[in-house]
Amino acid sequence: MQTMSNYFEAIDKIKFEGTDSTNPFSFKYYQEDKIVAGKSMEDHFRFAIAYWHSFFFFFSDPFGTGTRDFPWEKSHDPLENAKFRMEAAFEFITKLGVPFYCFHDRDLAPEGDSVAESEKNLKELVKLAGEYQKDTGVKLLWGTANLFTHPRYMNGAATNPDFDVVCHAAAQVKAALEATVELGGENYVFWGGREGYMHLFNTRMKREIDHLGMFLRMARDYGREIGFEGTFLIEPKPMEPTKHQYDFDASTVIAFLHEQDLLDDFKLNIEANHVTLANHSFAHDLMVSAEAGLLGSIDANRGDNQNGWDTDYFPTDLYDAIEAMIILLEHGGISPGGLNFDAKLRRNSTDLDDLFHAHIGGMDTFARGLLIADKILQDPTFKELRDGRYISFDDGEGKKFENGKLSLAQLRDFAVKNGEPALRSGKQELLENVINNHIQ
Ligand code: XUL
Ligand code: CO
Repeated sequence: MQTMSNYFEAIDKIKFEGTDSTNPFSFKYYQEDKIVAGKSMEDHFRFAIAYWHSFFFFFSDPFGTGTRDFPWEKSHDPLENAKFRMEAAFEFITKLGVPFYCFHDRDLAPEGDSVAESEKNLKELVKLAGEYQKDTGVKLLWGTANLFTHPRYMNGAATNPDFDVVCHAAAQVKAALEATVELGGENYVFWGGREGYMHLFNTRMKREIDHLGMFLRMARDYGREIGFEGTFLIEPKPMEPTKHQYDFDASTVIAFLHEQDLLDDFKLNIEANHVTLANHSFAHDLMVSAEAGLLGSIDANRGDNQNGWDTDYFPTDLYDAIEAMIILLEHGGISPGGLNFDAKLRRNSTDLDDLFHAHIGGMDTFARGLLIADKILQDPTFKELRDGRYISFDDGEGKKFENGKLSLAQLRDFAVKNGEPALRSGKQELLENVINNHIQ
């Protein structure tokens, strides 16, 4: 049994108090056991805390050093600090009452002077994490390897033009997979990190992408060999830190999975702010992956309409949450994935309790989004407006077309026979009103 720390001593376990409550340390909408559309809120979202942003990022930016003085960073020994950090993380997760967390290998344990020492450090912290998980009931949504911070990865990891670097990346992924399996992780994530290029003319793009495919098949095989039964996830992002990331967006990644024969084991982890960087809406990539049967998990955050970079704000846009929940409700939910708060406080949000406000806000936004999405889906107008547009394919010649029973020449003859089609309104404004009328 691990001792539980008291870094957040002024704060008790966060409870649901409803919209009449004025207590800022309470949920106004998130009620873990409330049943909506046949499932508890806890099961709809499977919320997770991102270890890196909340416990291991000191809030430096390109113009200034960190503003954080985390009370758990109290030793000069990085391995000791990693233990204090874990204590703080589990205290926070338990008080917030979310069921899951996610980590990079290097968030849990510091890199050593050799591959073997790094592996040893990670093993030590994984053992400790296992004990905390047992004590608290908190579970691992996914693990991953940080293949972008160390200078050796400046030209990429699996796509690095230097084979020696690819081998180091493999060593890290091997150890991170073992850690994920040991901790019962339900998924394993590959975010591209620096897998991309800075200049096309010093890059053999196809060769690098094929190396990535080879690397992922090896990782998949090793994971299955050591008993990983969960889903492998690729997290698309179009740019940053490289000028062009190979896992650009959901459509690009789906084509890559087809080409590299990875479809049986891999799905997508869609991050809101990555999708907006690709000039789509959050809902767009959720829809693309859900309709392909490949929506695996979500990194919940948001960008800023004014800024073209990955701001990783906490997700507080209600409309975005409603759209996301409509898609999840219509496509069977997110399990065994979840909603991971890959979001960070602002550099000037320096109080420890800001971490609670941020997560409470994100959870309440999605809970509210779920309640509204459920009402919208029960409103017959919503589906009529959408599905009614396709009625000409429901039977007759349209159905035959869908089933591949007609030729191009036959379509031409129908055009002649049926004459000019009547214009049919898309009813967008009415649809938008229907959605807005359910927001209360
Ligand atoms: C970076 C990002 C990562 C991944 C995990 O933009 O989203 O935190 O989620 O490596
Ligand atoms: Co992410």
